[in-house]
Amino acid sequence: MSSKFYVTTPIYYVNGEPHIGHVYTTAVGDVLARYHRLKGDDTFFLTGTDEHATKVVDSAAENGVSPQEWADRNAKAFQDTFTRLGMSHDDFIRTTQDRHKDKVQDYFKQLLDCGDVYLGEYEGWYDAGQEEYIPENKAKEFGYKSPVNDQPLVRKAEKNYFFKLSAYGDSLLQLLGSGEVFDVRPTARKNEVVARIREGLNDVPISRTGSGDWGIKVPGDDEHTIYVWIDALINYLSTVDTPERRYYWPADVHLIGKEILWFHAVIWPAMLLALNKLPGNEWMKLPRLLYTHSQWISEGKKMSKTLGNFIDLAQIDHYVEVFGLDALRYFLTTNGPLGTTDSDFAEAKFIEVYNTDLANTLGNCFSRVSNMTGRYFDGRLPKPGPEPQTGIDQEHDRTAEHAVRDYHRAMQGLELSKAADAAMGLVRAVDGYIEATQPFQLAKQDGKLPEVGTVLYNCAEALRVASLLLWPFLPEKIEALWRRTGCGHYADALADRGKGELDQWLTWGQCKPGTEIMKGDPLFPRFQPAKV
Ligand code: ME8
Repeated sequence: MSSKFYVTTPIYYVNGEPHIGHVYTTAVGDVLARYHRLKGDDTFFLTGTDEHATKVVDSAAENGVSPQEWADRNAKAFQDTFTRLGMSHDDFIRTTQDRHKDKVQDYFKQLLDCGDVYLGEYEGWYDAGQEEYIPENKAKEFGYKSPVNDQPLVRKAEKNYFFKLSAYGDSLLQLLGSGEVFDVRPTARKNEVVARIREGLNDVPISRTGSGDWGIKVPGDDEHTIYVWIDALINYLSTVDTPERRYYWPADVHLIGKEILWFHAVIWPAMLLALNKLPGNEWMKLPRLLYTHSQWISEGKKMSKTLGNFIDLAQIDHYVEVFGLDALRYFLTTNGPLGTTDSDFAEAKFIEVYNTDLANTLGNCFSRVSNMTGRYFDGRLPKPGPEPQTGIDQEHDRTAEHAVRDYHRAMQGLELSKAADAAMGLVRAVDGYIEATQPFQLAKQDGKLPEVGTVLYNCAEALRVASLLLWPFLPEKIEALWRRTGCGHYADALADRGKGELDQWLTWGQCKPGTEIMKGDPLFPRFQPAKV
């Protein structure tokens, strides 16, 4: 059954160029978006840039250009990078675009109207790198330093508009308790949020004064700029607040990193609850799921420019050049920090995953099957005939069905590593079947060629099923494989964000005997370390 699916990534700061963390969350979003398109869901995948941060002003000044020029330059770097890396987002929102700014002012006006905003004064700690107000108890816990970049917190005293977050504690606890309307995962992250809400919620500043001209003005009060986090969170809604796109709201999944959990799990839903109170805003429901991942570290240590272990754009391009785009996507999305533990981006691990899964399992299995088809059947897929006698399970359709079931379950639970493994498991089963039936031995025996045909047909079918499941992870190589095996129509249907018919395509027995199987170059040549 198809339905709609709306997935977002955080919008990224444009004080610098994208790095592996940005590419990671966007790649996870891309795999989910492709999976849903493959199923035939009406999918909307959003990413973009968060541009009104003070650090953008500072880095622009350091580089001798205006904030807008600096934002333009880096936003372009993000757009170019995501395009180069094959990301299939449906839109790229920049918070300096009028379409966003107008909506932010409009919603802000509505927040002023809803009775949950008042003018007050903030005195306390501010984390300038994260653009975050830090309550006294947390500041103390952090040793008055930013938990993200270790810089000292700064003391702030400013006039602000405040949002009555304190009024929403009970509603949020209730919502998170049931998890039916709005949920936070993994559960450990949800528990953290719940514990902190239970400590009590303070009202939060939603505007700033004295932050200069960079930002969106509070409607009717030019002295105040809308707090960058409020401006940024709104992107998820502003982008789809058009007659054609409202249908996508609420977002099905907001993907975020753990350091921005509080804004997304508490402030964002509370804002939506406030907006939702106004007549005409009934459609502004809460996002269904906030999925919080952990962090990439590099070669065993937190990534940092000074340690020189930062996986920056040049490093990313290097990996793509040496291993191919799909290899990078596959490694990131199947070995990344989707759960509650950090993941290490280490070259040795990358090579191991590449060689084991992509070269030795998938690539090699396809070569075996296409080689034998070439040798015994002139490169044309044979008709299935009698099964050779072996001791192993030969209910191929059932083996495939199990893999498909495990795959869907994992994808629905955002367990990308398990989903890919369900597909790779099917490929390994093909290898096992070849080992058990020994088609190269059978081919030497009189009258056994029809059995060899059966083996190769079943192998091709199982590989076809596995390839469909792997497409969201490895779109480039899988499409190449399809074009070599008479399945180019899948690639045609999915081109340019098109939809698939996965359930129908997965039905066993669709490979047509007689189809030409082109061996071609190895899909994933085994990596020889001397190359790096
Ligand atoms: O926080 N490992 O932008 P940002 C994994 N503009 N993911 C990482 C990562 C790492 N080491 N480093 C960054 C902001 N990320 C705000 C967001 S949303 C309304 C506003 C990813 O440029 C991860 O998704 O600092 C993280 O949440 C995001 O980049 C932060 O990007």
